[in-house]
Amino acid sequence: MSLKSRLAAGETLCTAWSGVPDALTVELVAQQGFDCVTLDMQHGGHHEDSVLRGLAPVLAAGKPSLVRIPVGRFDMASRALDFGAEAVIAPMVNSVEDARQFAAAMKYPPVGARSWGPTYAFPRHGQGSQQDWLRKSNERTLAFAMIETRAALDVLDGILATPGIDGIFLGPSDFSIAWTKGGTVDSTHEDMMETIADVAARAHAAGKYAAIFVVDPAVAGRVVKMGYQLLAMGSEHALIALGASVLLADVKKSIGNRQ
Ligand code: 3PY
Ligand code: MG
Repeated sequence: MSLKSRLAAGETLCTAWSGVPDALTVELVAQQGFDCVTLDMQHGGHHEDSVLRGLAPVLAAGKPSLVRIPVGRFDMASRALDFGAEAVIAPMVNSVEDARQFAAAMKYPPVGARSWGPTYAFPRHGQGSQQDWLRKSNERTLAFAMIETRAALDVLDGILATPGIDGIFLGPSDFSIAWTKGGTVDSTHEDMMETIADVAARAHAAGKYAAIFVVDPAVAGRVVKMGYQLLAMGSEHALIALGASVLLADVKKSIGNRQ
């Protein structure tokens, strides 16, 4: 099932977050229990070649893939879709003009200005005719605009009203920095939580999806209750650190109990 159809059915989905630019690592991540996998080109190490190669093991695992592009690289949004990604997350969408440019790269006419050329995506998803592919692409692919600054919050309704923008993705770390005017980075900063809830409510009111990055797993239930449906988590760095600490703690506990 596509990411779009699962979200439309009201499911809550967890996406892994890959930053190690190697298809073998992406393959390992895709084999875990996540619903989908995001390749991160903004702060992660992914680049055009690793996205092109890294989407293959995600597709092989039968999971939807997302790509977060670097700031302002809307050309890469089209390429990520051409490589077979189902959704693109654009960071720092701080104006309606940013949202328009992002939507233009994501959607074929008449909604946007995406250029034709699904050289990899079509065979990778490979069913039906090219006419069908054209007809269904705008519906099937999802454009998530990241809301992570006060400027974005000020124009949120305009971003949500932009044709071709399917949802927002709240970046809680950058949002906390913006909220506190550089005072702290704290993805669960209590003072901003009401506003984060309001962003999801406004997205829903506009008929758009709400996604968020979850740093602290303990906050997941709270953000789902707010209306966030797509939760991103667990870079390889976080997964390995967590796995290693659990493994070592268990081993040390066993050694401590050896008598
Ligand atoms: C943020 O929290 O700022 C993010 O961009 C999450 O990926
Ligand atoms: Mg951010």
